[in-house]
Amino acid sequence: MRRLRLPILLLCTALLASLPQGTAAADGPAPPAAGPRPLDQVIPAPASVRPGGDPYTIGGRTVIRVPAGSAEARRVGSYLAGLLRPSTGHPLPLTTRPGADGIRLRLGGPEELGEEGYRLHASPRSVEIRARTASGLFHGVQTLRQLLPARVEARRKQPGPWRVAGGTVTDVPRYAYRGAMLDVARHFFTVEQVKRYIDQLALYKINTLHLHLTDDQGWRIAIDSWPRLATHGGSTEVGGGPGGHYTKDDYREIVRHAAARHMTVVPEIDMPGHTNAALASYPELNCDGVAPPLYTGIEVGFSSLCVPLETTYDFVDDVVREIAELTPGPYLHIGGDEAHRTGEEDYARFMERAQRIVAEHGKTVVGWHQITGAEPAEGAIAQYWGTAGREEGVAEAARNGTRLILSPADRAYLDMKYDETTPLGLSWAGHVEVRQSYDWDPGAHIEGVPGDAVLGVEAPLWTETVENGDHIEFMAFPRLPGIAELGWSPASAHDWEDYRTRLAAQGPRWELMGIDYWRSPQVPWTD
Ligand code: TNX
Repeated sequence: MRRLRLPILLLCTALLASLPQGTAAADGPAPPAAGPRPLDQVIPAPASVRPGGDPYTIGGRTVIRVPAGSAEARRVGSYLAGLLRPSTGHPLPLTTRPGADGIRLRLGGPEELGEEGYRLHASPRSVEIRARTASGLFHGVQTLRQLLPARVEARRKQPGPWRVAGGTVTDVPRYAYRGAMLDVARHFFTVEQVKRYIDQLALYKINTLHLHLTDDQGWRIAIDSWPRLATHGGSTEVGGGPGGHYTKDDYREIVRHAAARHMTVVPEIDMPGHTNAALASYPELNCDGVAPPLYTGIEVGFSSLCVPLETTYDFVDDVVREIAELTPGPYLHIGGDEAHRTGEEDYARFMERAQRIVAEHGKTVVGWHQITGAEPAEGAIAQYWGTAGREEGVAEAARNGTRLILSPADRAYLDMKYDETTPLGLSWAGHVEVRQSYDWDPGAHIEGVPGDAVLGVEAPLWTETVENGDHIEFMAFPRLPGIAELGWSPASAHDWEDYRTRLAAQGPRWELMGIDYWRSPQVPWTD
C-alpha cells in the first residue's frame, strides 16, 4: 500500500500540472498558475476585449437565468447546463426568474451585434451573455466554455475553481458563412459520427455543415422516387467496404442536431460529373442505356450524366425536390466540379437547367467554382477550391454579383497531408501544415475579387483516405479552428504567433474530448 502512494500522488500532481491554467506557451511568459484564462485566449479571436475587474466563479449556488418566452434561448441555457454540470458537479438550475446574479443569458442588445454577435460581461456577481438572437447566445456560450479550464470538457466531476476573468467581450463575425464540408460519399459515416463532428465544429462557431452526399463511389441519401440510388448506388465505398446511406429520418436527425447547434446543413448532389453511383443504379440515365459497374477506386472526372437525355432532367427535378423538402436552410449545392467527360457546351446547357430547377424548388444554388464557366444564376454562390489565387473567370463572376465561398485547396483542404509523414490524406495541392492553413486572408485571396463578394470560408474534408471518426478528427484538428478563425475574427486580429499560442491551449481540451489530433511541431503544445 505504502509503496503505491507516492507514484499515485506524483501522477495526480503531473495530471493537474498538465491542465491548462491560462495560456502558458513555450515561448511566452506563463500567466500566474491559478489565474483565470484571459478573455482574449479563445478561438476564434474575439472582435473586441476589455479586461477589467474581478473574476466570476461558478459555484454550488450558481443559477442559469434564461429569458422567459423564448424556447430557443432556453435551449441554449439547457445546452450550457449540459456542458457544465458533469465536470463542475454543480446543479446549475435553469430559471426564468429575473435576477442580477448567476450566468445570465439575455436577448436584446445593440444592433451592431447583428444576427450572430454577442456581448459577454463577467464580474464577481454574474456572467451576462447578451445577444439579439439565440444563435448569438449560443456563440457566446462557446466563448464562455473556452474561458473555463479545459477540464470543463471532462464528463466526470473535476476540481474547481471555475473562474471567468472579469471584463467584457464584444464579438461579431467577419463572415456570415463559416463552413465545414464532410464527404460522406467516398467513405460513409454514420449519423452518430456526423453528430460528433457537428459538436466539435460548434466549439469554433462554425455555422454551416456542407454534406457531400453523392459521388462516383456512393449515393448516400434515400430518394423515394429513385430508390436504387441509395440501395444500389450506396452499397459500397472506396476500397470496396459496405458503404451505406441515410434514410430520410436519419438525415432529418442530422439536420435537427445541427440546428440545435445553430448550424445549417447544405446538402450537395454533385452533377453532372461525379455521378457513377447514380449511373450504375439506373441504366436509363446513361446515353447508351447501359449501367456501368459500381466504382470503389479514387480516380475523378470519368463520369457524366447524359446531357441531351430528357430523363436526366426528370431525375434532377425529382432529386432536387426531395432534397429541398429535407432542407430548412436556403442553399442547395449542385457540385459541378471536374466534369471532364462533359463537353463545354453540354456543361453550360446542363448547368443552366439544373440551376433553374433548384430555383424552382425555392433554394439558392451553390456550386464549385467551375459553375462560373457556365452562366451562374442570379444569386448563385461559387465555392473556390483552386490553388493559384488567380482565376479570372471567378473574379469576373464575383465582380458581376456571384458571391464566393473560399476553400483554396492548398489552405483549407483538410484532406491534404500535413507533411510527408502524415499517414492519411492526399497531397495534390501540397502539404498543408497548420501555419499554411491559417496564414492567409480570405478577403484578399483571389486577385480582382471585391472584398464584399466573399460570403465566407469553408474547410472541406474529402474522404478518399479517411475511413472512420478518428481519421476525421486527426485531419480536422488542429487545422479546422484556423479556418474557423478566418471566418469569424476581424482581419486586424490575424496574427500567427498569437494564434499558435491560443491553439496550443486547445490541446488539453481535445484530449478530454477524446479527439485524436495531429501534434504539429509548429504549435507550442503545453503538455
Ligand atoms: C478534388 S475539389 C475534388 C474532389 C476530391 C478532392 C481530393 C473538388 C471540387 N473536387 O473530388 O475528392 O479533390 O482532394
